[in-house]
Amino acid sequence: MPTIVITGTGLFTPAESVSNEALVESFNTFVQRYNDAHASEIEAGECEALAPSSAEFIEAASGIRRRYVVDREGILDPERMVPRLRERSDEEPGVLCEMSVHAAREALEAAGRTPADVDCVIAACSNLERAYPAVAIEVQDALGCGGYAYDMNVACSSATFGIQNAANALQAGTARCVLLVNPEVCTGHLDFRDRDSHFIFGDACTAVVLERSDDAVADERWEILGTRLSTQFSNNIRNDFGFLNRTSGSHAGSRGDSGGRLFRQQGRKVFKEVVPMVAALITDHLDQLGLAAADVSRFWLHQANLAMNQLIARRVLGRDADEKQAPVILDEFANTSSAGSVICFHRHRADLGSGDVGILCSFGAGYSAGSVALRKH
Ligand code: CO8
Repeated sequence: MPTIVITGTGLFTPAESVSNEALVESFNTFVQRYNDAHASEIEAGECEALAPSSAEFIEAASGIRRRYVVDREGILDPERMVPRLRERSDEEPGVLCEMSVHAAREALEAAGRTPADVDCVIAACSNLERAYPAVAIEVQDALGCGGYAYDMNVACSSATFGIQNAANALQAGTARCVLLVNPEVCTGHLDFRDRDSHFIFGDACTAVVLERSDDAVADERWEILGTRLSTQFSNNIRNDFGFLNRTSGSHAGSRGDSGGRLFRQQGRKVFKEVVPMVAALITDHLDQLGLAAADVSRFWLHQANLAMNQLIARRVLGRDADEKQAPVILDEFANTSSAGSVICFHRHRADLGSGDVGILCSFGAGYSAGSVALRKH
């Protein structure tokens, strides 16, 4: 079997960012206006007053301090609370394509490759901007890659599932150089009027180049020792936005243009159910590879919640992990869905040496979880 390696990664970060404080100020203005407008119904017990949010709660409950966003002004406008992106013509690249191209160019440069070397593009992310044509095919065209391209969605686990698909294609010989992109405009699917979740997500895009080791030209190579994926159906994280919404009629227009079909979750249940699932996945994966937890120099974990990551690392290691062993980018980026663990890998690997092993791990809606064991050449 040919050895498959990651030879480059890239990251696109939107220019604008929003702090917890700014987000909470906008949210609390919305709450005040809502409560003022409904004062008599609230007084009569016909409707419930909305509760304010708090920047202290957000940081303590999640570890998030700020997030990069594609549009700050639209999100923070208490009369709108939705990012404002201009409508694009069919002839212009879509927003996901544009982000992907930026991240892809950085990843290709790191890999010592040009777009012409790529013969498979996979766009793996939580929220595709349209049903078709595939964003990946648009990226393939915008960059000038050959071969074939397709989209896939396994929510926050899209990147690790995409890495497995890429490795499979390279091993089977159906591709020689795969470009994986993870464009995430999470703020487009977030209900900024929902106190429980308005702070959770940010926007970003990552890219990963994968090749057979005997084809690779880059000096820095991360061998894929193995991948392990797991899914278990749950309604605790859902987004029902889709083309069938218009068929029921009942939801259309009830909560804005989306018909209320946005991200929603039972955060506590997710926390309790996903932590053991992911810890078991990583432990089983290490067993399968004949590795001990102590052999792992770094855990590039999905970035959804700081306490969740600390707990997963503690279960796997049998002790607390320090920030070096399980780095955090959540404070700066918030949850960027599939991009999160790849941002972590992109930012926190330069200090590792030849032979060092790390685990890239994602988890999220589905439930879905993926573990990719990597060793530096
Ligand atoms: N400000 C102040 N107080 C608040 C706020 C707020 N904003 N929100 C809740 N509270 C209060 C509650 O009212 C409650 O008060 P009380 O105790 O008096 O009832 C108290 O704080 C505690 O509330 P919770 O139990 O809800 O708070 P938690 O400690 O559980 O923290 C979290 C909430 C941070 C959401 C936490 O549960 C968590 O992170 N869970 C894990 C979630 C997770 O990992 N989800 C994965 C989602 S990503 C994914 O896979 C889908 C991809 C989607 C793509 C992007 C689309 C947008």
